[in-house]
Amino acid sequence: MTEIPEDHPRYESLLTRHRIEAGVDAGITSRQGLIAQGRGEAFDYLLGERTIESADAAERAAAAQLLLAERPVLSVNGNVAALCPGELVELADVVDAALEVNLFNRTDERMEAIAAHLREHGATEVKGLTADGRIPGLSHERAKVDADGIGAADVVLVPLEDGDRAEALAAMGKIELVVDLNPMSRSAQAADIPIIDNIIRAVPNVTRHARKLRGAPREELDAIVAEFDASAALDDAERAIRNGTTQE
Ligand code: PTJ
Repeated sequence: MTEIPEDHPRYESLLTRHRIEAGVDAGITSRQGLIAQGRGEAFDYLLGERTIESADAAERAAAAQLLLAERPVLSVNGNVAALCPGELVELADVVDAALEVNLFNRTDERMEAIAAHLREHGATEVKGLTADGRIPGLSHERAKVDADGIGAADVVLVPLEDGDRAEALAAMGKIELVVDLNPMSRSAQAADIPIIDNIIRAVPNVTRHARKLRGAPREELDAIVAEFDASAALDDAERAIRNGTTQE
């Protein structure tokens, strides 16, 4: 892999791209994941590769919602595992959530490789391998979940999701927190809390908010969630993208 000089103007973006490439080489990320990364990069470029204010508000609301949850689960796919494994493990610790591997292009080898990768980054338990539960209304591999994981969860963080599963999880009555750089995607539209931000910025920022909010009374957390307006956040992100990098 080519060494990227730290003073390169697009250092972060190139580093992210290399992480995905390394994920493919390690059998963690699917080849389709490269295409998904390209789509994400295009939206991120137009957002100015920064966390816009409405995304920060979504990240704070997501932190509050995770702290309020009885059985929160963070869903992990091949892109997310390659991009921010340690950060996900840290968030799971702070909000006391389970980590569950759930793949669109599911193979036993990739499931095992991702679970091992998360363990190498500090995870003590990784769900998803039992696959004794199903999401109703989905015919593909993403329907397979652990009955005591996503199956029983009340709140699920689903980063870089495909629209079908996001809609099916919403139909099951789960509270969905979606991270997706495309505010027009079906997943973002189906989310209770859509986070229109790059996963590499979003996860550490949700953790930062959760650390600050931990110990706050339930009423305060409830109020943060209630005040968050999903459709206004989606509109704001779309406006920022349409205006490109000139938007402040
Ligand atoms: O690992 P698997 O087998 O479960 O497959 C995962 C992928 C991502 C390949 C699969 O879910 C897929 O094909 O996803 P899509 O339909 O391409 O959707 C990915 C969405 O995530 C798109 O809307 C992208 O804009 C967005 N996205 C890509 N990279 C990032 C992102 N959003 C946030 N942060 C990113 N780094």
